[in-house]
Amino acid sequence: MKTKTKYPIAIAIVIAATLTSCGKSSSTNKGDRTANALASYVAPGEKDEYYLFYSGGHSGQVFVAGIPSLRHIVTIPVFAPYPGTGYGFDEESKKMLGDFTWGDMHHPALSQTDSKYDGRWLFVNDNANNRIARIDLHDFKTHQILGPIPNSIGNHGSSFITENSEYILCATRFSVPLPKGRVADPKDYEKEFSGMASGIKVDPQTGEMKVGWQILTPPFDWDLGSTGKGPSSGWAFWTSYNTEMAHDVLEVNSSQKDRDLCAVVNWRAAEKAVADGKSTMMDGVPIIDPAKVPGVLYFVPVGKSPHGMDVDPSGKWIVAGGKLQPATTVLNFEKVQAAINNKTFEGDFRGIPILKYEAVVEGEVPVGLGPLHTQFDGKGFAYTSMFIDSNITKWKLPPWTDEEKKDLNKTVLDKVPCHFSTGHLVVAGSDTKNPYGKWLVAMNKLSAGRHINVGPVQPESSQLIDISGDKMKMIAEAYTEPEPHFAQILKVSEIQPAEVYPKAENKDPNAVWDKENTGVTRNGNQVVAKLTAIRSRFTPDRIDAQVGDDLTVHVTNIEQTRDMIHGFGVIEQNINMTMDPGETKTFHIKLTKAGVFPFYCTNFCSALHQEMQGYLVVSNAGQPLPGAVYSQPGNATQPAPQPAASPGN
Ligand code: RUQ
Ligand code: CUA
Repeated sequence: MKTKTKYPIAIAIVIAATLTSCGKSSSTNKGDRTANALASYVAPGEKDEYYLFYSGGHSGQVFVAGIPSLRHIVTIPVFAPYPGTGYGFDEESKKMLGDFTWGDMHHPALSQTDSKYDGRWLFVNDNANNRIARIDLHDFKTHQILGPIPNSIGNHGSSFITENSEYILCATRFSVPLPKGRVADPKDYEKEFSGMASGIKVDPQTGEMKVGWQILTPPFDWDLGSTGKGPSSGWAFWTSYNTEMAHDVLEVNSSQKDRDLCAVVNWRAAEKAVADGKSTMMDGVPIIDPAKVPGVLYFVPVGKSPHGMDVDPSGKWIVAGGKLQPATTVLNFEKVQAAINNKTFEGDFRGIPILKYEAVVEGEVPVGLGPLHTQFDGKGFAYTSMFIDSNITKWKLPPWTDEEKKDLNKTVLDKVPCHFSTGHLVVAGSDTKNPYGKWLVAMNKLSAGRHINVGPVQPESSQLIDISGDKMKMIAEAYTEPEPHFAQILKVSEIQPAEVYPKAENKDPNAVWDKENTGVTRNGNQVVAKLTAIRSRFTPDRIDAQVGDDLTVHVTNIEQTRDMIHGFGVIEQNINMTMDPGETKTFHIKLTKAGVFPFYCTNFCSALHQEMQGYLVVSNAGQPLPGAVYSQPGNATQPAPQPAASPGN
């Protein structure tokens, strides 16, 4: 391993970050203040025009905010329990989470049809536990978590959706000896470790995901990517760092080469290779070895330790962020195609052709220091987040004039300072063929004391930038919990989420809607309670059981009115479900201690919300109370106590 030190770069990053941390607020003049305030002001009773779906980073959740107000509206729990909505407590969500209690979410992707958002699903990735989840936009809830994905470690390079939501494409941030579970010495990294790109197949009707196929790769650390459209339809692109294949002190050892290799993947060819039987199975997944199946994978060298790799709305330009070089690299997909067809290669890496850099690059745009991600407005402009310079740089995509080509500085049009150290940015609809444009949100890694002092735990800052004019305008800022990475913006008018679950559509076999069907049944040590919830009572409001019983409780919220959500918390049993109107939820516990455990509605639902309570009576084994709703263990169905008429409705 070469040991030429790269400390100056590391130091430059640290200094830049420190310099921007002074916490001084940027001064905005009076007139601009008023105009900006109006631009993001959504008056009480009025609504935002766009949804902003932020990934919640290592909170594992999705935050939904409105644009232009930047107000947080709701949190959608995905990879971690969230007592606020009872997520991770009922059987269904517990099963989805499995043994994991956290995830590290990075890149949400709205489903697309014909390279436009179709408003059906939002897919999100979990870097930490190699999972992908699907949120259905008809109810803003997580409906599937797929994973851990076999043969995949560090699911960071996802979720990148193809133009008709055929696949979610993922690439691994880390490499390990495969199949998982095999042990090899990290010193043998180059030989023993592998990375992977995966095609997660999405059912076009239901959105149900399953692992389709995988492409074995050298042990580079795959970073960010995106999918093609238009001329680049059927292709996908990822940057990598650590083409050096270092296994230790990566800060230094993975920044040795002046260029790293990006992956250019023909995912339709991968799909076809599997259909043609050109794969072998590993851990239940068809694996393609791209050295043996030409045409699936190519490499392109781009500037040092790149990060983002974004395809513009026309599908023609692919922009890689340089991270450690002060430029973005613009690839021309037509030239990529030509280089592939004419075999304009500069050698190969382990049998994978490396496209000749000069043959595929349109130019290196001097955007400034620390370019990470690029977004597009559909009008020929690109916006790049600058981590070190702490700004957003607006520049002009090709085609460039001869004059511009001579000096690409001329394509750099505007910069707006951000606070501070911008990571991702999102332009409304950037990854579609028709961006909405207008708004850009910068997701900054440091808030550096611009907010009221909340102690050492610091929020992240997001800034709303108006990109509708020639010059960008900083409009507003807001704070979030850690830590939004990427985000997606969807026009509110494009979806009509349900606000209640209609009774007719509740297919839960344990749903009950009438008092007659509620009750507690006992069979051996299996006790099953079916309850209704409506303002302001549970029916029945007493559940009898014994120590050693398996207790299953199904609660149906029989309201059909928006906002009438009920909760079901049980004292000292670590249970809290919430049921939205028309929804049935189930929990299951093994009863281990005797006592009387009150249960109560956890969601403030009515003036008599406090009164919405009942008792779980757990007798000692074999000693049921005389008044219990069953008299003998093993008895069949017992009627529930007959409650008085509901007072609350
Ligand atoms: S990464 S700050 Cu996880 Cu999306 Cu670029
Ligand atoms: Cu139901 Cu509070």
